[in-house]
Amino acid sequence: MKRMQWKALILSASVYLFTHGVYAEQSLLPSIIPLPQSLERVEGDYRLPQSFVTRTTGGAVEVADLWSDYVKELGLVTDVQSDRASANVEFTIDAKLPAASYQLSINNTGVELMAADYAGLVYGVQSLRQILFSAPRTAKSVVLPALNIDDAPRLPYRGLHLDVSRHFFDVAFIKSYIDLIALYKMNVFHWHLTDDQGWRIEVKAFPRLTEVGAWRDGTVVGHSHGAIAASDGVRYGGFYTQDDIREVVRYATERGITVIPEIDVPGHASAILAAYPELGCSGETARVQSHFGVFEDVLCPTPETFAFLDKLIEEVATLFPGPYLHIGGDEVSKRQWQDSAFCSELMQREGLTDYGELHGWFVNQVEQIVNRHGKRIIGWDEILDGDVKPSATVMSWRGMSGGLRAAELGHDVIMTPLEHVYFDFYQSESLDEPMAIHGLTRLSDTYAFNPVDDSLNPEQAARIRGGQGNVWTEYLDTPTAVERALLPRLSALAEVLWTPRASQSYPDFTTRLPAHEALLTRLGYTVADSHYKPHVTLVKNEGGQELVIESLSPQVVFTLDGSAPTAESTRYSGPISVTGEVQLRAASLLPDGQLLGDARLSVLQHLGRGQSIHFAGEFDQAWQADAASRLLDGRIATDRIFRYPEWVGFGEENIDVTVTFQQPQSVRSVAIGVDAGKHRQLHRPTALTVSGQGENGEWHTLGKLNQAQIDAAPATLRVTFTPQSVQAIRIEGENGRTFYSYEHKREERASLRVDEIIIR
Ligand code: TNX
Repeated sequence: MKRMQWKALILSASVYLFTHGVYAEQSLLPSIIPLPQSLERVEGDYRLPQSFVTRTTGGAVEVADLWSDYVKELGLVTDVQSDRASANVEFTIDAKLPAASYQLSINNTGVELMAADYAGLVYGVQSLRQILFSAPRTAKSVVLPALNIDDAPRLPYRGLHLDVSRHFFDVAFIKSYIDLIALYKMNVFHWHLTDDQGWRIEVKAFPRLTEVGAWRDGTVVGHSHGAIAASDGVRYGGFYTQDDIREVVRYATERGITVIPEIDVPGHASAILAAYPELGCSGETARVQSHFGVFEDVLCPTPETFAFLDKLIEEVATLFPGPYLHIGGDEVSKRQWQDSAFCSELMQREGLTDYGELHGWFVNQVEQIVNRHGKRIIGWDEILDGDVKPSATVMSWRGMSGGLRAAELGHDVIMTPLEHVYFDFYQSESLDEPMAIHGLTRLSDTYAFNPVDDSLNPEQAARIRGGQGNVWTEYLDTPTAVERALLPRLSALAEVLWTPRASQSYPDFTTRLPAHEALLTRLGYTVADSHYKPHVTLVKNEGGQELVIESLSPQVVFTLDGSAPTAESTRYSGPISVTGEVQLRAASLLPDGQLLGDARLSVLQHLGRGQSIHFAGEFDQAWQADAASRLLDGRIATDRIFRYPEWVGFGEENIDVTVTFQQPQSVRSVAIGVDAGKHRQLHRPTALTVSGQGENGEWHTLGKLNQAQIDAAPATLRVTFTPQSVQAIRIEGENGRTFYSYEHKREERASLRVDEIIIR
């Protein structure tokens, strides 16, 4: 049989299409994600009857139910037998193959899947399922392309996390979530079961954890850190019974997936402390939180707390057969420990010099408990602040650095860096994106994730067990919202974790994506279209600046005057050089004539651009350094989604900024942007004064806005006055606003953030 490498095959596509008419409308290769280690298309095809026989040998029968269900989902039927001489499809386990690997071959006599073990069998079934989905059908059969696949995972740990505390999802949804993990040949479901906003696992020894801890008296409407952050006042909650948990574990196991439960301690503990306040240091009763953030409630490192955790962990450990228990350890506020006489004595006794070490000591106590109950711990990278033992596995979320340090210290590491795999972040800057927590993680950013950093030596590299995507659900309150956040970024993650690095290619991935998105839609999932929207960047070129638009959609239309683009607007064909003032708006023009996306980028020409800027008072020097590029770069943040780098934050300070011109300028208005961009309202100043320094060096007031005028203004506060020549402009904004901080349980001064000082 003549074999061809698939790349060569694409080149000879026209010849192939001529001889294989049935594939004329199809792409030549099945769109498998993650891309197999080796995939060879060979000549020919196999006509699989729509009702067919599968023969299993060598223990492969265990996958029979799963396989039959998958086949049914695609409108086909299979009869699985272990004693038939001939069959259309044959599954075999061959223990001589490398662990978790499989080989799949399709030729004109049938389909054969050979796997090393159960996991390999499940992975092979997933590939076959994807091939079946995209294969063309005749009246009675499915026409499968002849091919040979030889496949095995790049990394042993390929995880996906779900936070069920901030929002609760029922068992049916958890199963459909596990189905996605399986589809992508991933093997860990990290179940974040406890947090400040709700405790979600039944513990027989401590019934109040669910009676009290699983329920909150409301949920914040809009963004928790927005200017208006009121609770809806609607009781919210839920939890999994131990039967639910066992059912989920069974379902996952059947799909080759290990479930890792997370019990987050000693912080993110409001729900535990609402149920059992005696475990805290403060003597106060906590509340199950309605808002999101980092709260001060923390478990006290007392013998009572560890006795409690011992019983709790004993019970939890029996429900989960996997080797790990995740103990959290992230975002621990030390305030209540600092106020506690018990903690000072403990620290003295144990020779701990700071609260990071106390945190480490706490983690070590919990690790001993977990080990006693037959499991190993995983903790978020904050656990490295103390002296934790190398037996703890570290999950690195605040970028890659914690994980790299952990690998050097001899820990096992799982990489979950937020810039690549936080699926709660925005997927696009387009204004029509649904609300997300903040950030920006585009599909291409996920694809660029490399858990095994080049800087590691081979021994350290071997400590990187793999990677994981995290789905925090503060702002994902329905199954549809979760799916949309997850898909298709999960497809990119799966490929990065499975496919050898040398075979990874984003352009190739994006050609396989549409067929794959069709499969996800067919399976009933909601998939984001964010990557088909335009993405606009402003870049420097030789003469000045240009606007660059990227999109996976082949056609993009735009305007430069701030008007909404239509199908008739200018087609984008290459970088747009920026000369004067532009207010770019762009949308993708889809094949059906619909417009998708609302991408904007404004470049304003004003007198402040390129001038020097000075901040009075204690303003953070680090911010000062690049503040000019934020406040006087001509780009405004108000027509974008909320993202940190666009803004200058003044914290609790007043605004006091001076812009000095190279030469005196005639000025007639000063405006500052005070809204955060879409989806996040910021507190505004309570008074604004603009003054000018005349050519004689004297300062005088040019205009003022009072609180009522500020509150009534749109996203930009503008002060206008009779034109006059000045050498400098000073802007003073008073921060007189306070709000109730649920995180710190007190009234606090609001934090001010502004973008672009527009001087005309
Ligand atoms: C930080 S990631 C957290 C979570 C939040 C998440 C939001 C981690 C270990 N802690 O509590 O939900 O950011 O992105």
